[in-house]
Amino acid sequence: MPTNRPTNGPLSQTLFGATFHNPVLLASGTCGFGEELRDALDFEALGGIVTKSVTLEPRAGNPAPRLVEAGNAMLNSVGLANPGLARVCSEKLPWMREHLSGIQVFVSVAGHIPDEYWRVVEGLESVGGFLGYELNLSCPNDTRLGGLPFALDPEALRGVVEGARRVTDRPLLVKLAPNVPDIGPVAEAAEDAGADGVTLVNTMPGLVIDVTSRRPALGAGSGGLSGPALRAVGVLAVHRARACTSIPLLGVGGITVAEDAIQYLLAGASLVQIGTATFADPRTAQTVAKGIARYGEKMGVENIQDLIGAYQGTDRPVHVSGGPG
Ligand code: RRO
Repeated sequence: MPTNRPTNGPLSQTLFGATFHNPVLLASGTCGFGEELRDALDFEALGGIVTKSVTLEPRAGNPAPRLVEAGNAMLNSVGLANPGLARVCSEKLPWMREHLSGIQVFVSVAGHIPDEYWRVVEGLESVGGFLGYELNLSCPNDTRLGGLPFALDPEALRGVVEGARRVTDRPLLVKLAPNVPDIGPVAEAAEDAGADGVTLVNTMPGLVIDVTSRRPALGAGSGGLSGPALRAVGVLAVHRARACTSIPLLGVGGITVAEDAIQYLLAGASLVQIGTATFADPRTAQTVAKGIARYGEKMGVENIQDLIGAYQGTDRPVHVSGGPG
């Protein structure tokens, strides 16, 4: 079969003991389990994918509408719709093993309580056929039983990650939320607890009101904001996390063109994920990967490591003392 995959090119890197042919992955929640997009794009042209989050039991998801426009952004409340652990093991993993063996697959995992995360990891572990996990601790639409998402509470996050670390040796990513005062210490807590990488960021809580009905535009009420409006938030989150952690970071939020992805790489992300833009054009991730390669050629980049974390600047506001008044 013909493939667009560059082997050992300047964008290739080894992370988590695996080869990523380029740094571009599809983000969780925007590509199902791969099969949904099989006719729409060339998976071999990507670094990998992250599946929809898997829960212990199937979830039907939230009432429609689940997606609405929100200015230069999108608001969603899908409500973690997924077939549940048993069907993922019997139907989705075999398909992925057969069709996505040339790229890296992370299975996203979610739950209401820590034990659910651990049981899902244990269940998936017994089947295999993928590289590792992305623990989704930051879904704004389906929170921890009786509390905020785990990613808003570093101690709670630590508990989930430590427990998952005990049941798998596979690479463990932790996906964080943007709506925290300082994401650096949260990323640090994930690393301390045993994470191999941190994904930044999930969607930002938001609300769109239909002014005719005076009711929420989404069936479920509030939702998670994504798309171009989230990009600067995600880039800063990566930059702040880079200063506090030594493990690889995965940048996600508002990437539509190669330059967006390059911002994340410069801020310190080793890999990037494309989410919302895939809904408008399923081939966005391929186009972004090609665009990064072109940028590299133009700028004389021989190795992607020369880009990662190469941002020159500070994010802290400069305090000027003694102004007027
Ligand atoms: O399914 C969702 O509603 C959802 C999830 Br799990 C998530 O992590 N982030 C998001 O914006 N929506």
